[in-house]
Amino acid sequence: MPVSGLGAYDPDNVFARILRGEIPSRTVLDTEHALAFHDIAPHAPHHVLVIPKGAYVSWADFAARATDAEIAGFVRAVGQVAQQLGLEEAGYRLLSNMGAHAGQEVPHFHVHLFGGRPLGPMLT
Ligand code: D5M
Repeated sequence: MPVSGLGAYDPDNVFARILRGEIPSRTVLDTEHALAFHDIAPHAPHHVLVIPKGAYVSWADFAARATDAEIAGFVRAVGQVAQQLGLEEAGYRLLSNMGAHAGQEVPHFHVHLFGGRPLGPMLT
């Protein structure tokens, strides 16, 4: 039972369809446990989404149910994306919307990676 309050995993959500190759995406990184691709509506010069390959609704669901190997693979993939985009020195921002109050639109766990310009203060 997912713990995010978003309900059961919908296998037809847009990111599941990207993982199955049914919808095109601009891939940045493809590993055993994660896929990274450019956000369709970027908010920064670099705006990449990193998703696990498993069926997890949200951060909470991923944290509760993913294996240690999946979690490690996912976290390392996020770091690899930042390195690949040359963002490590200047810095970048990671964000994950979790559930209704955060405005999570796509019910497949994802982390946004923003970079390429000074990002300003964190907004709540
Ligand atoms: O963010 C969901 C994000 O997913 C939002 O920034 C747009 C992006 N999105 C939606 N559809 C696509 C496709 N097809 N390709 C790439 N990016 C996409 P959330 O945190 O759920 O509000």
